[in-house]
Amino acid sequence: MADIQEGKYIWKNGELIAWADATTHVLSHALHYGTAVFEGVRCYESENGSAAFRLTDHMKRMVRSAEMVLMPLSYTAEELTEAALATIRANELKSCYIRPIAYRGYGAVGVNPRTAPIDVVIAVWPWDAYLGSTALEQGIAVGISSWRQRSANAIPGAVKSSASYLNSGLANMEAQDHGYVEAILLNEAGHVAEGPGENIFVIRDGVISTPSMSDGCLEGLTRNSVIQIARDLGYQVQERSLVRTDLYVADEVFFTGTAAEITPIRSVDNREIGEPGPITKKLQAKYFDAVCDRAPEYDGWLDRV
Ligand code: PPE
Repeated sequence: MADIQEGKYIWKNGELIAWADATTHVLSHALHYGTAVFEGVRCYESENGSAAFRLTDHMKRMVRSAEMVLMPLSYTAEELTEAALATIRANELKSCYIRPIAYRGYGAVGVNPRTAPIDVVIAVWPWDAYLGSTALEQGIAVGISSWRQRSANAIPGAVKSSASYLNSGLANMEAQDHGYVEAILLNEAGHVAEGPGENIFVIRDGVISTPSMSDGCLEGLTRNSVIQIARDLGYQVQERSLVRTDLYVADEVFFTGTAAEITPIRSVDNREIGEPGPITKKLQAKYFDAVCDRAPEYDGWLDRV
């Protein structure tokens, strides 16, 4: 949903190489069979310099994703964290999006990926607001997709695999064709799962709820951060199954994600939720304090460049 702004260097298999040289063969396994796992991380500029938000946790999740799909990586989460920080420095960026990806490269055809090499790449580039320039302040209109979230026994939501995002893209394109900014996916049981690239929260009578992992969402790090922040602010947070009418009757609804940050939702299927509400705004303010190094209590979430 954004054009790539080219930088100078990309990290590939242990080395920084020129941006233009970071190419892969058209017969790379991942291109044909979706055999890749990746991450999205944001690095924010603050008065104390730049810091990547929960970079180590994202790298740990990528290593876990890779293990779950039998793609052993030759780098630890800590090594990948250092590599990402080095890539940001080499590109001289103050704030940016970080995209690490591990994929089955060139050398095998057929569905069994085991003889294909595993390439690991980290790219960084500037990325503004994910869901449009007014989204964070004014909220967005979303619609429930006719596409279902792929099931946990097909392409698991807990694995951040490239293969998942065909499903996400179908839902997002359909939502936009219907005049919405973004989609919400229900799972096969009809429970709310997540957005194509976001977790979702609802608030009713002061209680905050979000789908549990078993309903098929990604174990979002923004989700995890927001749950922590909300509890620290004294709110009750429940992880439970939600159905579409829980969205319609909510006082406040919002998406969370690295790219989407905390994006308020102002309507669902044309049912008005309203302007961004007071709890959403409070959580949003605290989240931005945390990512921009203005919240000492969440200092441990920052990996400084
Ligand atoms: N669910 C999905 C399906 C998802 O892709 C993301 C992140 C999340 C939830 C939120 O996870 P987290 O970032 O850890 O809070 N989506 C990434 C990719 C978006 C893209 O379009 O590419 C992101 O936000 O970086």
